Amino acid sequence: ALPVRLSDYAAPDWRVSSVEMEVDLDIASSRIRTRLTVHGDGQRPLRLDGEDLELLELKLDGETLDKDRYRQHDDALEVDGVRDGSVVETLVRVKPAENTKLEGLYLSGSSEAGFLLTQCEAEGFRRITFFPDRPDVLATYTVTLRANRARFPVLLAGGNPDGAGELEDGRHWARFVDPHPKPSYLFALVAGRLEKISRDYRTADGRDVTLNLWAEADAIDQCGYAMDALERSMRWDEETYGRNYDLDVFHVVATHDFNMGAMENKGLNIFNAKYLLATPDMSTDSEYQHVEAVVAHEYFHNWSGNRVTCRDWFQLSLKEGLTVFREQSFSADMNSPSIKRIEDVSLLRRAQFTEDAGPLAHPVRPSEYREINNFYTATVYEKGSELVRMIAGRLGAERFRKGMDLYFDRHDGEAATIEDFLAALGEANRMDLTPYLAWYGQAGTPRLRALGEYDASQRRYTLTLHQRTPATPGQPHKHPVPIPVRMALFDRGGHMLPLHLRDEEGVPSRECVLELDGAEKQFVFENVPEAPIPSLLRGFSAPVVLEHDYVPEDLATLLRADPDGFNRWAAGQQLSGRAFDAMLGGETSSAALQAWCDALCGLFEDADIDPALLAELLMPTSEIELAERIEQDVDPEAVHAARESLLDHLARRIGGERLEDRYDALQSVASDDLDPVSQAHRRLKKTILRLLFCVRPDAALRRAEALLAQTGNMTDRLLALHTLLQGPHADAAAAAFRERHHTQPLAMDKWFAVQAQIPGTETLQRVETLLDDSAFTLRNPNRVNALLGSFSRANPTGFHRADGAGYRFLTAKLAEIDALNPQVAARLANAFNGWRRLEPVRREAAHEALASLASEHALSRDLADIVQRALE
Ligand code: BAL
Ligand code: ZN
Repeated sequence: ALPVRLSDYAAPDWRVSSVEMEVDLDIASSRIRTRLTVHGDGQRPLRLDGEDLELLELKLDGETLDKDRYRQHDDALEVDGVRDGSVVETLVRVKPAENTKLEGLYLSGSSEAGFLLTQCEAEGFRRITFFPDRPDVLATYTVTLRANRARFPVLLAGGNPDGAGELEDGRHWARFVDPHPKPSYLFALVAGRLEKISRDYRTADGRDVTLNLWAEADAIDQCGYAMDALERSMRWDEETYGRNYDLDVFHVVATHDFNMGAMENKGLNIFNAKYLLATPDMSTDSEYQHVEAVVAHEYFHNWSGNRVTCRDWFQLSLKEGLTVFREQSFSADMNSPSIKRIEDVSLLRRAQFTEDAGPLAHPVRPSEYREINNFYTATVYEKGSELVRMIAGRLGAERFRKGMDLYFDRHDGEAATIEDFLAALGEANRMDLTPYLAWYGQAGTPRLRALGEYDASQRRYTLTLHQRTPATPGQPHKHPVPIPVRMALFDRGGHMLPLHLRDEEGVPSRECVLELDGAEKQFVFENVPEAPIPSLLRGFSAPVVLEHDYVPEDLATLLRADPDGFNRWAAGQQLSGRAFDAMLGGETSSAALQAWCDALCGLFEDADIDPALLAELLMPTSEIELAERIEQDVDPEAVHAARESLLDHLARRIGGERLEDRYDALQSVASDDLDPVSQAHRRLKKTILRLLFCVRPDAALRRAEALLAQTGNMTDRLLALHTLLQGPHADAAAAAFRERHHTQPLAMDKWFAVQAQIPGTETLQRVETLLDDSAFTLRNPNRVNALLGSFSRANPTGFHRADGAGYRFLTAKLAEIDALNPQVAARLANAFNGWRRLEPVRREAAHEALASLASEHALSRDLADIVQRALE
């Protein structure tokens, strides 16, 4: 397929003002009649996208068209003679039950019990009806659904209800009108046997709204938490951004069969059940937080995405980066801000920095794509959010809000661009934010090098900041980008020093933001009493890799003493990274390792520290991030072994007895509640059990057995299972969990995932066996991600076997999955992202597996795009 290029963007020849749809729903075959009122100058034929549609009728202004008046291609319909204001009517047939791609109209669950639903973003609407399926064509929608009442008692579409009634032969109908013009990717319908919970909500501007959460009967009692989260999100958006909901009803529907996490369809959000359903017995603490975050994310899209949408798919981050930023701010407000920042930055480093360092690297606003589905990436989402965060930080809260007000007001009902966003934020505050555009167009993670020099005679500290971004595919030369560096200086005792930045007036602060706006810049601090320890990039003020030659003791001081939890963690991560480098080089008792262990050992005894933060501090950087520290010839087994050594040293330094005592103390006050203290205790218990397993494995296993027997919550149960899977009774523990949870799909996903993540070369065999488990299916995205995604992305020593068996296994499965669901296959194939930096034996094996996949199978456009870019 030819790439689509941003530089080729042209406004649509034809616009659509209104869409009227009549949908006759059935599982095997559904018929969709669509009337479009179109507008254009008539210079060119009307071109409507369409895929896998059987065209039954075509009318122009009421007249059935002969074959010589239109042309039907594989992916489009071209109609001649259309005029400004014409009404184009099509009738098509689609086959929902045969739709395994889960794009367009499809069946969730079985033919007998399941329900029908749609997924349109990015280009799924064209699999429902013929339409100019691009986000800059906005129209109002009137949708009438008809179906057998017994089989489809519930009929839903986006918009306000506009009548319902009975038809002949046991059928019924329901109509919905959405007065807000929207792009086709936000269309949705749902039909089937669903239950609901409802709540009345009054918006700040006085609208009475009914909130309905829908799920199948066996899951409807698991929606309560999501309903509370929805209400919190709506209030937060009113208070923080002044944004109110704008329809009389808001529906959210849960399905187990979904390619994405969730979808923000106007007035009818559809959720992967994983991000909507939650009960203590079935969901972990982190899943509860994800439910809260995703409910908020999809709701926030109603303004950042729906009311103001994207001009084209290159602007995807305009809605996604912004909405992730809004969601992260909300979650930080609802929970612990420093823990939230730690989690977000750690995800960014694991998922986005790795993407930026490999063959799939692309800018937050890509300049071309072959398959847009492959750009729902960590770069567009997570790095995109970091860019908004930088700009928000640059403006400050008040000016950011002023800018956002202007953005929403100016572009309401429009399809906008990143330039529009920066212009609104800038113009509202008389500032020029265009330098930030460079961030949007350039792939790769900038390296920020900091060099500090202290002149004792002048009591002067000079900090030189320098930036450089490594080359990425298609972008050999990089430009400097604006980098805000939030920073502070500490004395050796761990106290913050006042900052007398040269040429700055006013009362010295203890924290400031330095703007690096070119390749290099110097900053001079006066009246500095001693050689300071710089704390740089506080709060992760820019998505860059910091390079600074700290002596280990200085990092240890920051880890011990920085009043900001996030920065403590960041210092600890740097220190463990340095200890790792030394360990990998054969240095088993480096100064970095000693400093790290000493500092953590002290913090372990600190009665004042938040247990959730301590849990994070005690864990060294993940294997995936550690591998990124190695330029070339990565050996995942060596990475694993070196990290295990770090844990081992730390555990020994703290001591088995202290670990046991602390674990037992936490367990003695354990509850299954979701309050922050109980959650923090569970988090710390997990870390301690991990450390204890290093020094006293039997003691750890005994505690895991006891925990499994006692606990009533999934966080603990999964911790117990994870631990027991590494002991002699692994199979019995797995079987017991399966027996208990076999009827709960979301618990079974965890059962598959935790087993797929057992480190070591033996796990491949376990994964192969699990493929034959009666609960496994390649047709369900969650199941595939749980087993194959966990194995290939979260189990480096399992997947990267030196004999290449992991690679061959995955590519064989990719070919099978691709035939069913290309999006799921393409996402899974991302596991090969880092193959070029592997050591030669693995590199060759990975290359061979990928090359065979490409040459021996007719791959979908989605998978072919990933494989091709990985091989380029
Ligand atoms: N728009 C796709 C799902 C999401 O990011 O909300
Ligand atoms: Zn989103």
